[in-house]
Amino acid sequence: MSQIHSFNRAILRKPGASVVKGLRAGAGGDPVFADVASEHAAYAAALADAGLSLTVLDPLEEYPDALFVEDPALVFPEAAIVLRPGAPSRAGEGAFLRPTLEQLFEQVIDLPVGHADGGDVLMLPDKVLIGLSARTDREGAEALIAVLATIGYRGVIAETPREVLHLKTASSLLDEETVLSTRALAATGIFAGLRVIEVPDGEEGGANVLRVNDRVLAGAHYPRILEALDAHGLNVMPLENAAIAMIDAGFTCMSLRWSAP
Ligand code: CIR
Repeated sequence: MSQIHSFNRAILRKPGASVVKGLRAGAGGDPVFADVASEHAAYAAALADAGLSLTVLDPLEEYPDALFVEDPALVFPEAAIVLRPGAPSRAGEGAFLRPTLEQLFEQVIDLPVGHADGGDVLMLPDKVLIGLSARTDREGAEALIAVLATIGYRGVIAETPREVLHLKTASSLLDEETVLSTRALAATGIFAGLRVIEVPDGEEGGANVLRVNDRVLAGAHYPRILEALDAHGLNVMPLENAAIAMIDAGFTCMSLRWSAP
């Protein structure tokens, strides 16, 4: 099994009723709370079924986007990093994750300056790619590179097309050699040396999938992506995500995953 995707622990946060006011780039309507809650519950069940032991935190009503725990923090077996999310309404989320991270990790490090969202951080076998976006600025990315170096990881800044929310909105690592990427992101050359499976035209919204242990969680409404993942030999678990997609969410952003010793 791919080591980079071997996980046995995850942190999630249940959505609160305020999630219907979550941030979104477009002018779409609000999702229905019950639909977000049931998609989130199915996602949690899928992670548990993949063999992960879950820490599920209570909703934070004052932070509509707080269920997207991957944006205010990064986790590695060695340490957790509390980030500084770039959206002002999300800036306080890290402080609410910190006590849990302190219980579960030997070391918790704060990003000192700038802004960086975990959604812009893509773990590759030989480096950690940090995409610049409306949420992650160069100051934050450079500070993150310095923090990563203290725990033995090499961070590299990637210039990404500006129309996507996060680097991982448009790409996902599938195994040690392969990424799924939108055509526009792949064209930047940031995945040189890796095999790239390009997202079929019209299915760009499904580029964020989550490889976890022996399977990959992917949006149920992207038949050609599902087909491509299957053709690549992956064990594909389609999940409903129409409601969370209304607030620009994918599968990687709803959990922090790591391999605890
Ligand atoms: C936001 O705009 O921050 C949330 N509505 C969605 C965050 C999704 N996170 C991610 O892709 N890493």
